[in-house]
Amino acid sequence: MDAAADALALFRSLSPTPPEGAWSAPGRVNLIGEHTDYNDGFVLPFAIDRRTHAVVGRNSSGEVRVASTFTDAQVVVPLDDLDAMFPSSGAPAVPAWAAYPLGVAWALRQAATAPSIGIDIAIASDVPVGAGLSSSAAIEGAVATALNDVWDLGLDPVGLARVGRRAENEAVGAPTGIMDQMAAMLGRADAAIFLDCRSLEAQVVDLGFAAAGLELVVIDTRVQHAHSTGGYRDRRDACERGAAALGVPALRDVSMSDLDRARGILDDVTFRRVRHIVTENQRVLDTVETLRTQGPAAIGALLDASHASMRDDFEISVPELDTAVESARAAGAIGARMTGGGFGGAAIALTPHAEVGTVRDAATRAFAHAGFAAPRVFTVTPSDGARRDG
Ligand code: GAF
Repeated sequence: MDAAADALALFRSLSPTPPEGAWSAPGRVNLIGEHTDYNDGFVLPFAIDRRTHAVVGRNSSGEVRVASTFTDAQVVVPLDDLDAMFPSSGAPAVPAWAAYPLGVAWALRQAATAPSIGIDIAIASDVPVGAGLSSSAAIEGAVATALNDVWDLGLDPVGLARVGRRAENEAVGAPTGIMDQMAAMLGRADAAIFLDCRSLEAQVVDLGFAAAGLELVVIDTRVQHAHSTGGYRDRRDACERGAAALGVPALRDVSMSDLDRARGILDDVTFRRVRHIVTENQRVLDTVETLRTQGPAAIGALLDASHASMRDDFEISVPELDTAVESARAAGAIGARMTGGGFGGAAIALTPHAEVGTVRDAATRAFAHAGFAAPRVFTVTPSDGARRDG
């Protein structure tokens, strides 16, 4: 599958005029730092070599017309109607996928003075949807980068990440943090982005997987999840309750040594939610330090500890994710954890090159033995963020 070619062919089938250009943005794997972003904490994601492509041109009808290879239907909205559509309360009045590009167009027009130039957008992607690899931030990053150029808005990558998050929060209705959009905008080949989610200061941290003979294996459980409903929002609420009870602006402000005091103040469930965030922030800092001083072969125990914390304290794992992690570890991965928001999606396993096939076979066998649908197992490479391709 060539998603770039698919996006161009789709554009040509819809528009008689040539496009202005082609843009793309990647999905992401979060190496470590889960649910810490909306707690003003630390995260360490990297962009992957799976991308969403947007081929974009102008039209003279004053409309945003979006089409994607996800579905046959084109969605057409007059530019002037975007303000009445968003922020949406409840389900958006357009097909679910279309709320992402239309929400980005709306949020860009809120963030900057945009000309009244109609836009045609054709989207194709090879980021797996619902796998916890942030296919949504990939759409947002590709479309935001494209419209920023075509409308000549002059926003920088962090400004475009903020626009993407606003679309996700207010147009799609998912109460997420900013990690995924920052990873999609700022990613670098062979590196992760160490992000302080309070200041939005980002540092590039070399990963060096290939040089260390390691591969990042993704085990997609194919258990679907949605962050606009259910558990994600519940965990976010618990974190806010914990911060309020402890008298701090955000859980970022709770240190490891504060945990004893927190245990005496919070109920058991809230305490465990808080403990996950506090210890996970520390694990991100430790992972960055370990990568810089010892290299990626030394971070396995931190990945394992992160998974245990999400399973036992934050309670966002599911049996399929635990099976993926345990089977990968037993088959030779040096560390493994679920990645993303949880309740489904994918696990990652940092694996010596020679053991990748063994890990794949072990996960597939373990899923069959447990009666789960077969997982999709593939490797990803740390890659560049959003860009203009042509
Ligand atoms: C999802 C969200 F979109 C992110 O903002 C982040 O909270 C993540 O879950 C959990 O770390 O990907």
